[in-house]
Amino acid sequence: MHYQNMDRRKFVSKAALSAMASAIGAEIVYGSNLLKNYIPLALQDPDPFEMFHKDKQMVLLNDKPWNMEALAHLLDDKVTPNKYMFIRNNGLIPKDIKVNDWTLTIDGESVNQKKSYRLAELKSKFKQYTYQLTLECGGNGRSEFDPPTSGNQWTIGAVSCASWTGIRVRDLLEDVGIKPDAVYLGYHSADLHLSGDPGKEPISRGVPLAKAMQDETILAFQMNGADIPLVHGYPLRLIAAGWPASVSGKWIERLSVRNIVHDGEKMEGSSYRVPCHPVMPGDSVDDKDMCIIESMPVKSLITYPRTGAKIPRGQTLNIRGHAWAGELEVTKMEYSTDFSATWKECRIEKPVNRLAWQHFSAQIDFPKQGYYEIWAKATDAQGTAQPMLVPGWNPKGYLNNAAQRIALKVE
Ligand SMILES: Nc1nc2c(c(=O)[nH]1)N[C@H]1C(S)=C(S)[C@@H](COP(=O)(O)O)O[C@H]1N2
Ligand SMILES: [Mo]
Repeated sequence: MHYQNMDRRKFVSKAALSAMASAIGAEIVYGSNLLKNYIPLALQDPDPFEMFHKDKQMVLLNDKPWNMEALAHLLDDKVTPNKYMFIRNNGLIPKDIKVNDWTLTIDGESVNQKKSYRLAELKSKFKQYTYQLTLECGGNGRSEFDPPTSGNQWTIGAVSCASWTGIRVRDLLEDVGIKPDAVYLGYHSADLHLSGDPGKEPISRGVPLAKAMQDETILAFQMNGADIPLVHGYPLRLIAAGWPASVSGKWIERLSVRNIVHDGEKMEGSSYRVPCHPVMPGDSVDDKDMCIIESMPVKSLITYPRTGAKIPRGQTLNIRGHAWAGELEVTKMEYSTDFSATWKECRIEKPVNRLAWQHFSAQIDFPKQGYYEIWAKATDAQGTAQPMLVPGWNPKGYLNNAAQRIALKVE
């Protein structure tokens, strides 16, 4: 101990103490003992795993805003439970949601007239549908791009497929009445910009009208049979699956029917856009050469066993996982145990509904003990397969659908 330093230790100032006391709502009785940089527990961020009801094995990527991803083996369930669902926030989660006062307003150049609905009215007036819907962040896999690109360094865990219940956007727009010049649906949400400036939106994206009018594009109020968890968009969320999940706006307050491509926050520049034509890794790309990401590419995930598994010699290994392909179906699923020299087919199930991920499985016998890798690749209905290597570098690191590989030992 450096006792001399003790004298130079700084204690908390009276002003800071009274600010902290008013934030806590009580006098900090022995507060004069506090060192200068000490933050009372009551003012520290709560444990995000507890706050969001997430499993402790989930990986926290950022706390301002909150971002968390799953590991492959956590995504083993056919329907993703909340505890394993990734979190992607661009801003601050709305506080003090008054669900009884929540209204949804439909406006924009291309509505016949602006119209508002109470949440209860939406639930009673329109037919409800339940679908399992795959949501994958456009930046899932970003951590593998070289040169690195900025943003959350997602590995493979920014994907989920939960069961969502709500009303069709199409039914709602028919009730509102839209003009023939409508081309796009933009969303506006209740979350706050990180700066705290109420005049700025953290994100305001949307989809072309044709996507909005699909059967599975819904305004959801339930996830997995219960109220949507706050962090995933309670009390009302747009779900337009198969596209980057950024189009599936959380905490929806307003939908704008536009006669132009929606020009909200994160619709332009390099946000959720990729070069229209391939570029050299590291190139800077002109705004005019960037195109909005639409359907997500074909991809798959081995969820059992987890990488690093040890398999007893002579035992048949049953692998399983999920595959998805944006707007398309996955028609073929294959695995290789010999570094892609040969491929064998997996069993692949049909999706329970359009835009739900599909489950695959295979039985593998290993010839002898030793080290193996299992590589898995899906092929979509148009014959496009996952690449073995990280595909098309782009300035923000979107759309990495390279085949996943797991390592194991037979011993
Ligand atoms: N209002 C709002 N909606 C949003 C976001 C956001 O920050 N605010 N993030 C988007 C992005 S980029 C993704 S990937 C998904 C993540 O959904 P999740 O957190 O429920 O997994 O929500 C999308 N919807
Ligand atoms: Mo995202």
